[in-house]
Amino acid sequence: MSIVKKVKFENLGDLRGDLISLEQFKNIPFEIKRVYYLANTKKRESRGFHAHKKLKQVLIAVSGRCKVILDDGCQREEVILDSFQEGLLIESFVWREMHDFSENCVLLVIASEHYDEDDYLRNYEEFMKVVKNGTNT
Ligand code: T46
Repeated sequence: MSIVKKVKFENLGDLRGDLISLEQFKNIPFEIKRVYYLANTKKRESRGFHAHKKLKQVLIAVSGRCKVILDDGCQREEVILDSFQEGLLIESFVWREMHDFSENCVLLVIASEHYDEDDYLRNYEEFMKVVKNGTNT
């Protein structure tokens, strides 16, 4: 089964322009505790390289595009985010890397938890140990 989970957003726009509404438990499948965004990213500067123990997130390229690599310890998949009308749902215990940001990329992130550095697994070997030993369940 694919680990790439995309969420389509209805466009409520009209002749004046586009409008996308994000609501917890409606088109965002968790309680929203934090919203942040990445901007002025550099094409050659990759980001991420971590997993979260508890946090779930939805990533939306509201402008531009970037490549996301997801890895759950069993499979590794690549997905391009290039539409403000869809989000990428990343569950907990999924390693993520973001690469190849376009010049105008703005990546909006809707998160299920407040910021907590203790929730991060920033070392790939440690991440693999945790998922292989099943200590994430
Ligand atoms: C993720 C991807 C998509 C905070 O203080 N508060 C925050 O809410 C965030 C997100 C970060 N920070 C601090 C932690 C670091 O000292 O900002 C610094 C840069 O964060 P980081 O290197 O984790 O940034 P990215 O772009 O590699 O990852 C971020 C999120 O941290 C992460 O959860 O999934 O965006």
